Amino acid sequence: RAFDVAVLGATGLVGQHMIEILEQRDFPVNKLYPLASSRSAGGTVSFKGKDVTVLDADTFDWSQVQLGFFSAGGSVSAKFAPIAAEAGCVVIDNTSQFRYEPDIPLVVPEVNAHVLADFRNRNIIANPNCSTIQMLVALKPIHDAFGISRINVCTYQSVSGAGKSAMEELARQTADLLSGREVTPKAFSRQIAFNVIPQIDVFMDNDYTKEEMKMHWETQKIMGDDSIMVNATAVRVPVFYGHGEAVHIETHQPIDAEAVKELLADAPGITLMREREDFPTQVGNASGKDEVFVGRIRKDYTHPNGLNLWVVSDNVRKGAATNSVQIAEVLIRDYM
Ligand code: 11C
Repeated sequence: RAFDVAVLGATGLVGQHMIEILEQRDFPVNKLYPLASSRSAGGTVSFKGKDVTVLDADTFDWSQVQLGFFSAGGSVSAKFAPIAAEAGCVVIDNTSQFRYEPDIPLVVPEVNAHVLADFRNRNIIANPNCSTIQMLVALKPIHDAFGISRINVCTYQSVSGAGKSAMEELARQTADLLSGREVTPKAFSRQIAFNVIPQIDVFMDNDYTKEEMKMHWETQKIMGDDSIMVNATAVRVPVFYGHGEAVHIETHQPIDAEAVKELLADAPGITLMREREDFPTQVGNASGKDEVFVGRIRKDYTHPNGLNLWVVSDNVRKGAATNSVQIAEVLIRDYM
């Protein structure tokens, strides 16, 4: 069976990747409806060798589609997801709009695909934040075997997480600075070229940023374990695609590096880089790929039950578009 599919935010960075990945993974699309705001409607996107016209989301009849991939921002999802869901379309939402609502499944297929059984609660499924997704793909097998009590994580996040304009800003600032011109930050609170910025999203009352707290909230919901504590520092780095994460875990059971390497060697969605010098980086490994790359696994010599890992993945693909398409693949295989 093939499905009629809407992609809302089709002209944005994640939407464009979504359409590309639907094609690459040969998702059974009968008719594709790329949707955008009236400002972007009327243009075309390419799908399976054909130009498909982008339609205005405001006038779209949602009863024409069985599946909708949403990545046009939280307020757009807040407006259209309930309308689409009411019309019978199952929404896979890539924004943070519905993630923390208890009756909405928040899904990383390698970790908690079973919660998709509840997708009819609201006809809406939430796709987690990119930083959370790659961390949990790597940590789920370890949690099952050793029980994770605490996660300390520092992220090294690429500018594509902040969209097309942020990518343009990194490119433009780099060229301007190399040509001796001054730059004025717009997409970020500081200059991003030749710099790192320890702020992603807004600051919260507890002095963490929202990106950091998302990693805590989402880890507990996806792992189904409110006892796991996540202490994150999220940092933007001048990289175009791919987030890196230095992850330090503490477990209930004693843990050792060789056992974890054995676990991760066969774990779904993971490419393990086992040897000491063979660590993954954004450029050369993760960028453009769908797997989560794990390396630098070593015992934390400062803690009896501690372990360190370095986790890298393409934030636009596995962190957003690929994860959404994988959710849809499980949905149509098991439920629709
Ligand atoms: C970033 N993680 O890298 C963000 C982007 O909650 O879906 C994704 C925000 C989200 O800036």
